[in-house]
Amino acid sequence: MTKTIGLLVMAYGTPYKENDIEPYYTDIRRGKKPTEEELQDLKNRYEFIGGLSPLASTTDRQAEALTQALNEAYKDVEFKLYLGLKHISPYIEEAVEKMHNDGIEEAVTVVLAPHYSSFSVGSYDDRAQEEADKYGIKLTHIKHYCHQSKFIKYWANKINETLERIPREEHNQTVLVVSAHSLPKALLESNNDSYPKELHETAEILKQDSNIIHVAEGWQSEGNTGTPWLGPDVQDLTRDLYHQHQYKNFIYTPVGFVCEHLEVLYDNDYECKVVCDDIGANYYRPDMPNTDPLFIGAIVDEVKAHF
Ligand code: FEC
Repeated sequence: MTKTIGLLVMAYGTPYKENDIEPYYTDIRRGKKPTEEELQDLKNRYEFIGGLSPLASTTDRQAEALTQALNEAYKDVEFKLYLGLKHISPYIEEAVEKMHNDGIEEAVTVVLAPHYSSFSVGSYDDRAQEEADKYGIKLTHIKHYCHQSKFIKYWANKINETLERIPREEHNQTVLVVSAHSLPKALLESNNDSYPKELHETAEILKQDSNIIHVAEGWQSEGNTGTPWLGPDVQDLTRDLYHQHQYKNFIYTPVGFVCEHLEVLYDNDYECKVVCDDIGANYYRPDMPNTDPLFIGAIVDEVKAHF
């Protein structure tokens, strides 16, 4: 007999329509409304990438692909998908309540972010756990999958494919910028968080497993909190690398994200490209994992290791 297990897929969430931008931004700021100027700045960034972000539909497709892959991998278990978002409905709590209403007693949780930080993945897990405790639902949390061989293979393949577009004699003048979303430094330090170490390990393995010669680690998309965030920021890093080594080609792999969305389409494809154009270097940004079978397979392998 097959047993039904909840699969709680959690992701950041994005506005579905223009009117959602203000409440969404307010939620990101933990209930503090943005000023008119801050709101307009965010609206302009969405406008720049085509009005809204593709994140909502990609998250749905990723969640469906993962559910299907897990149901193929497990013979005596049926995974039932629940989507829970951090900053917009369906919120994580709503998803857990729905599981309870459907009679789910046990679930696996996955966050669509590959590296663990108690302030990113950990905060999704805590919200899910708190709600699940109300109903006695048992959760198995998948904390990260950045070390999974299929995840590394996905990015190593993309780096090698990008290098094929660059003349061989320029490979020694090409640098890979491996990045994730920045976080406030103080938060991470107070908690001895593994996040910076995990990004460093991803960068090291990619250097080992792909044909890239030069690798640099950076952080991106930092917020405006007036406190120091993890650095170097990818834009400053681009200028510094250029001044130190005169690289001709920059390949950006924002490995801390799993699909194209605002932070990739604006912060990499616009802001980093502006810097590359300014210094006269070529900008490359391989496709994000989205529903690639290697990426989905990496999560399946991590689930199999824990459940
Ligand atoms: O495409 C989209 O519409 C949404 C893209 C999006 C993703 C994303 C992922 C992460 N964030 C993380 C941390 C922070 C912290 C703050 C913060 C602020 C914003 C704002 C927008 C936004 N984030 Fe985000 N993030 C995305 C979008 N993020 C919009 C607000 C305006 C701005 O600063 O640009 C600062 C909060 C504060 O002010 O106190 C901190 C982390 C991730 C990666 C892990 C994850 O996906 O959960 C960490 C995608």
